[in-house]
Amino acid sequence: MSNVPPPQHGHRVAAVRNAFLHAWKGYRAFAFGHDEISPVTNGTNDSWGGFGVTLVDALDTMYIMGLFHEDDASENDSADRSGKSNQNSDANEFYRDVKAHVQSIDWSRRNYDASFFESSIRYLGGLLSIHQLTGEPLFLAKAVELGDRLLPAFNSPTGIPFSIVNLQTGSARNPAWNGGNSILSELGSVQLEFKQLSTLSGNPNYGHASQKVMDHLAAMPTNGLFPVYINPASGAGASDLVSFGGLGDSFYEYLLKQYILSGGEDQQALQLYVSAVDAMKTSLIGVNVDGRKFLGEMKGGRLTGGFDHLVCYVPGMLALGTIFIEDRHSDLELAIDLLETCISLYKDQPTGLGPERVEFNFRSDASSAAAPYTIKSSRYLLRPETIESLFILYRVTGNMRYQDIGWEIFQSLERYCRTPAAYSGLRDVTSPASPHDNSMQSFFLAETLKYLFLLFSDTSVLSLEDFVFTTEAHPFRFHATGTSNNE
Ligand code: DMJ
Repeated sequence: MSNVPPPQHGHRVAAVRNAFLHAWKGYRAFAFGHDEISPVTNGTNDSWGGFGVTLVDALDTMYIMGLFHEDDASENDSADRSGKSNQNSDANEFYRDVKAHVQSIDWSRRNYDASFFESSIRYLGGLLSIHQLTGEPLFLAKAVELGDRLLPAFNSPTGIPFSIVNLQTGSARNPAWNGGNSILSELGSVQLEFKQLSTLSGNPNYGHASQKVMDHLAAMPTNGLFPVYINPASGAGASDLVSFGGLGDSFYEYLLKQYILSGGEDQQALQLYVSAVDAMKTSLIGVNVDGRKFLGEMKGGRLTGGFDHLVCYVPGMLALGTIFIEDRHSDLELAIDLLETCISLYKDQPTGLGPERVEFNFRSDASSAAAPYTIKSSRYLLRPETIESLFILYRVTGNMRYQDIGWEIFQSLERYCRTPAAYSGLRDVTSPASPHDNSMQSFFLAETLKYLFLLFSDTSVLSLEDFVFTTEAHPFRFHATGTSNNE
């Protein structure tokens, strides 16, 4: 169980750990085994099949925070990892609870149309990561069961996966609302999970299915950027929208991360990543009327100022790329500039939390009195992307200002999002009196609090040189073979 060095125990690390415990205790008290707690009404939400997505998604965060240990963990080991010598019995209780729940999951127990993408990144990624960290066979066994239930999503004429797969019957389809097309961020952001499942299970089928998608994409005629919809029957692009935000986002992240996970062997992924970033720099970067650099969207061949909170993962991606790929120094400059824009969107709001979507005003014909941006959605869903980039930029540059900004954001979370039971998203970041939205998505524990914890921890904890983080912040060790913690 000594796979990850113990975190530092500074007050910021302790505060984030306490925040996690607060949220977890609320979930355990009011919603254990359900997908989510409704953090204002103390109710439950089962939007993700009712398999306990909050629990599964949060397993590796618990592990990294030292909240549970293998049954045979010694008291000393517990003290080292948690910083509290009386934590051992509690810690084992955590571990017993979550293992018993995972053991009880039956993916096919009901006729459930699952989101292929969300099931892959939250459940499958979470199980693979905690298996690799702990070596516990149960987590891999459950991942294999789920992988087998998800595989039929790839059964299209081209191998491009459908968005929805029924975990009981195996029937797969796309919903009518997007014209029967598949979504780029979904079809292209499951490869880490499926390739890792093959590596850890020894069954190549999962990785092959996800690689077939990459082969198809690599053969498409593009300038490096891809339309957000692809038709799974014809294999052709089916949209004039190009975006690093919603519908596109993590596809680009996974180009780089497949290259990293392969230990530098996946040249196809590398070429696709480099082409995409080069094209992005040429065609999607703008400067708004008050001088902020932004990464916009291409709609019908025209740059727009649309900018989702989701885009704020890009600074981290670009910075990460510079430590694995030679001659990408200008990517780091762009990463720093884009992160400043994301930070500014937080600092501009009275709550200190960033909005879900803005539209930057940038055209030369914009009046000088134009506002720097228009808020299109003022919600804050407890999303991680800005904190994720702060973490990676801190690791890559060593600039401690990123830690200070993360601490300010954490204090805003405490002030505006904490409820008696857990944490809730906000309906309006522009108002200190914003109502809560009564939702705590599983990525708050899987990503937002994990990245905050890592931002304040020693840089040796889950080193970027050893682990690659999935789009749901699940750390996968590179060159994984079998249960690599035994390496
Ligand atoms: C998470 O599920 C993942 O980070 C995904 O890639 C995007 N959406 C959420 C977080 O915002």
